[in-house]
Order: sequence, then C-alpha cells, then structure tokens
Amino acid sequence: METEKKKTALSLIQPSGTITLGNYLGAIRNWVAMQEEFNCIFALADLHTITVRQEPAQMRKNILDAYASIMACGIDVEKTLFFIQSHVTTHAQMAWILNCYTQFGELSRMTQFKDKSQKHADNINAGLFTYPALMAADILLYQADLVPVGADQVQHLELTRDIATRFNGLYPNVFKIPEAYVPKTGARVMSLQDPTRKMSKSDENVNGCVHLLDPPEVIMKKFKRAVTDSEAVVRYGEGKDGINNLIDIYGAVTGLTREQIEKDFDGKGYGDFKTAVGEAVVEALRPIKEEYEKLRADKAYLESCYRKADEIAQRISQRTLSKAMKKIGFVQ
Ligand code: ATP
Ligand code: LTN
Repeated sequence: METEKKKTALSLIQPSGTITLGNYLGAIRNWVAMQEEFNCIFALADLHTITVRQEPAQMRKNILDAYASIMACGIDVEKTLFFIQSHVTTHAQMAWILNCYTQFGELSRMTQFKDKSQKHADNINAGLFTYPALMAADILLYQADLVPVGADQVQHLELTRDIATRFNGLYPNVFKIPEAYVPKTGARVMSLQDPTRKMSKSDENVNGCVHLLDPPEVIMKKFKRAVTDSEAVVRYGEGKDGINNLIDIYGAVTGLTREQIEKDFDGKGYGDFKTAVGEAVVEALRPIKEEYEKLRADKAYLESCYRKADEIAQRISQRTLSKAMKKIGFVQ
C-alpha cells in the first residue's frame, strides 16, 4: 500500500534578540504542533539578521540562545530539521541567483523594506533591500509546500511565489510553488505598553515585551504595569486594546475562551486579572525555561544537534541549487 507522503513545511526566524512571548504564541508553538503532520524544516535566519547592525559577541549569544530556546519549546531535532542558515552555504548562493530574477520594482514595493529603512535611516544597505530574495532562496531550496508565517511576511511569500513562477517559466520544473500557511490558532500578541503595536524582539521599551527567558518576577512586573483603560471591566471590546491583548494572552496559555475568561473575572478588577495573566504565563513558560537551562549548559550537545541538521540541510538544498544552476547554463 502506498503511504501518503507528508507535505514539507518550512519556516525561519531571525535570532535578532531573545525570543518573545509573541514569537512563541504566534509562531514557535505552531511549529511544535506541526511536527507530527508535516515533514518540518526550521532554521535560524542569521544571514537575514545582519541587515541590521549587530554587536558580534551579542550576536553569537543570541544565536545559541535562540537555538536552545526553540528546542526547549518542543522542536524535536530527531524528527525535525532545525539548522542554522549561515552554516548551509547554498542559501547565500541561491540568493545571489534569485537576485538576478527579481525586479527592482518588486523589491521597492515591500512594506518591510520601507518600514525598516525608516527605522534604520543611517544604514539602508543593499541587503535590507534584497532581503526577500534570500528568503525566497530559503524556501525554494527545500521545495517547501507550506510556509507558516505571520501576516507581516505574507507579502514576502507572495514575492517568493512570483520569483519561482518566473524562474519556472524560463526553466521548467525547478521550484515547487509554496503556499503560506496561516495556522488556525495563531495569537497576535501586542506590546504591553502600546497595545496597538505588536510585541517585538527589537522593541525599545523593555516593559512592553515579555521574553521567554525573563525571570518570573520580571514577567509579573511587566504584566502588572501593562497599559489598560479606565473602564475597569474585564471584557473584550472596542477601544480596549490593552485588555483585549491580556484576554488573548490568557486564553492562549490557558486554553480558555474569551467568554469563559469574561465570566471568571466578572466583578473583579484589573489588578486581579493582570496577576492571573502574569501567573498563567509564568506557569506556561516554566517547563520551557527549565529545559532551556539544561540545553544551554550543554554546549557540546547543542552543537552536535545543529551540526547534524546543517549537514542534512546542505545535502537537500544542494540538489535544488545544482538543478537551477545547470538549467541556467553554468558548466557542471
Ligand atoms: P524583530 O523585532 O527582529 O522584527 P519580531 O519579534 O518582530 O522580530 P520576527 O523575527 O519578525 O519577530 O518574527 C518571527 C515569527 O514570530 C514570525 O512568524 C512572526 O509572525 C511571529 N511573531 C513575531 N511577533 C509576533 C507577535 N507579537 N505576535 C504573534 N506572532 C509574532
Ligand atoms: N523574514 C522572516 C524570517 C524568514 C523566513 C524565511 C520565514 C527568513 N527566511 C523563510 C519563512 C520562510 C521574518 O522576519 N519573520
């Protein structure tokens, strides 16, 4: 009997800082859940990270911290490929090739480029501009079927599909055309200090962002200081971005629905609610933190995990790179 082949799901995350509660609830937790159903490929996009200046020692630390944190969240390196982008040489090679099949006009329309150029006006480098071609390389090298991404990356994925379709039009059957995969249960976590903006690794306001590795007392403090409104009713509603965000976070970590939460906190004040959310988050992160401490203390094991994955990724991606190069006309 023919067994059905699992689809390949692929995604990368930049190790541009410490992993946040937003990254966990919005992305990594879904990656963990996908491991059974799909053939999963995940990686740290460290090449993408240098489009913004990094301090070398901090960058090294961020990469290893991120690798250990993501494993601690439940990425099982026995069944899932989890590698480091810069260790696999095909990514930069394929990115160069795809750069030559990507139009200036297309890249100019990318909203992330416009946002980041504004944010880093003193360093609008070519890498920031061609970032989506590297992202397309990450995806197309592995013939991925599905790419779990947040809403902010959908435009880059559309461009990836356009590049792949154009390339296949010139040289048939090189790339699989990937699809965005928006998970059913994806929480969008907002900043605790400005709940109209998403919680982000690179947020200047440290109180707005909960990091996976924050000590419990820091997490509690951040939730207690969370910006809310003056209505003092725990209810989901318009103009209540702060409370809506806390309700969503609480729901995401406890599994309770909005209605159940509103009922449980009926007649209670924001102080009680914030404490409950903080405690629930601390509890949800406790096992992750414990596992992280173990993994991070064993550098040799961590290295053996990524070395093994790097090698496999190199082998798989080389096939697509070689095929593309042959079709273009490079001498084999
Ligand atoms: P940076 O501050 O460096 O831009 P970030 O924290 O905003 O980083 P990304 O590295 O851009 O996060 O995203 C990694 C993954 O986490 C993506 O899939 C993204 O959709 C998801 N993600 C990031 N922030 C949030 C959030 N606040 N809520 C839900 N998902 C998020
Ligand atoms: N640009 C993405 C990270 C990223 C990615 C990828 C995501 C790099 N390469 C390939 C999916 C597939 C981000 O900033 N979140």
